[in-house]
Amino acid sequence: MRTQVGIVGAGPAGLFLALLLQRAGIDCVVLESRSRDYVENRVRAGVLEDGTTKLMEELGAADRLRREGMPDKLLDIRFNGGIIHIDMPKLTPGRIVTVYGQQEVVKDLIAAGLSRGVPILFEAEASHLEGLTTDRPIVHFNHDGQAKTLECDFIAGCDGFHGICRPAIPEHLLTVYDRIFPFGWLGILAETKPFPEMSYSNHERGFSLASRRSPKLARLYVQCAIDEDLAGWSDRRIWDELQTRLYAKSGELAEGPILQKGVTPCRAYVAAPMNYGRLYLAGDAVHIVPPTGAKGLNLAAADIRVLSRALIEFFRIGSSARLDRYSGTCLKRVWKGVRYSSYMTSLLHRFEAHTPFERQVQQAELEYIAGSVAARTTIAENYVGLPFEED
Ligand code: RFL
Ligand code: PHB
Repeated sequence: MRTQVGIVGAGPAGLFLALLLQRAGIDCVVLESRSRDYVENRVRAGVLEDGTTKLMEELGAADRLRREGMPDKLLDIRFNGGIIHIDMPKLTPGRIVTVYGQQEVVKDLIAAGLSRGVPILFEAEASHLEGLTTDRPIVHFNHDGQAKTLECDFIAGCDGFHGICRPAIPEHLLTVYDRIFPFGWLGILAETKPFPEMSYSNHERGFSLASRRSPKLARLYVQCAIDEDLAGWSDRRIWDELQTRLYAKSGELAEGPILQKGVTPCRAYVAAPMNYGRLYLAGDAVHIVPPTGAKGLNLAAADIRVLSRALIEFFRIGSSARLDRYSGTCLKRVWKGVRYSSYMTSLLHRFEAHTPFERQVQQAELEYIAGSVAARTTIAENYVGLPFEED
């Protein structure tokens, strides 16, 4: 097989790229190791910055998002001094986020891609890459029980944190920045009326978060051990911890059947540069952030905005100037996302290693935010998404 851009991975990064290239008349093929059903049902992120929502609109893939997405104006932080209300449109001004499950974004992008004739091959697992420093790089993959090759002009590595593209870059050329936080998140999807506001909480027993997926589906998280064994978490224990850590008043947090449970690590990781020869990495394949800032999917979409423009310019006028700037342009935004996500993580979690001094400072920071418009503005402007810098 031969194409202009071989895209490894049909997560948000790979799918956004495929649709942007297809719209510009550039051929691409998407290889995805999992089945369509699997990727469409993988529960993950839920908060879209307005830049990500606009990208869905621009691609003509936002009909369902417009109907079912939940515009969110308020974000609450609960702590033992009360509740901090962050009014996003008032502070930013005028901007909001939209709560819409990542798996819904993925479903909408797959449907749009297939209806426009974009080849998306499911259960097609890339095994290794070849010729990255030539102008005909090759993706080797397995599909239908056969070993196959995809010859490309460029390869986009959109295959997530555990993919094969980042490791294809010689190790000595990559600088890796890595911070593993000493805890994880136990996330559940529950069939019950969600909390009315997105509510993050700092409690002495640990962090928790109340989000939602629809008016009848709640998405909730509690801080847990990094290697937590789900077997130790009965439904009763999960609800009890949530009630306590969210400081829920009687009847405030409605309980219901738990449909899914999973543990997510809290880790910040950046590899630089984001390209090598004709391989360009995007999204989780090259950077991850702890989920507390709700930035991962949005950073993936921001990378693709820059990459698609650079590839389109290359194919239209033969200039690689934007491709050369790709990594530097993206990393500026990525590091701001890492900074914000690390800040929110440190502000809201319980750290076993904290001394009484550090606990007092964390508490004082929350009291300060509660009393300062400037501090709440900082949180709000990062949450809705920082402006895009011209590249
Ligand atoms: P993905 O979504 O991991 O997609 C990569 C795809 O590549 C496939 N793949 C391969 N395909 C072919 N050959 C191979 N060898 C392959 N190896 C892998 C995989 O099957 C997969 O389909 O990466 P992408 O596209 O970069 O998207 C990134 C986002 O998924 C991620 O950053 C977010 O989910 C992070 N995140 C959040 N981000 C937000 O912006 N807002 C949020 O509210 C938010 N909450 C979260 C989150 C992530 C979470 N988890 C579970 C990690 C909440 C959670 C709990
Ligand atoms: C979610 O709805 O899954 C969600 C919301 C906010 C976060 C992380 C995840 O910071």
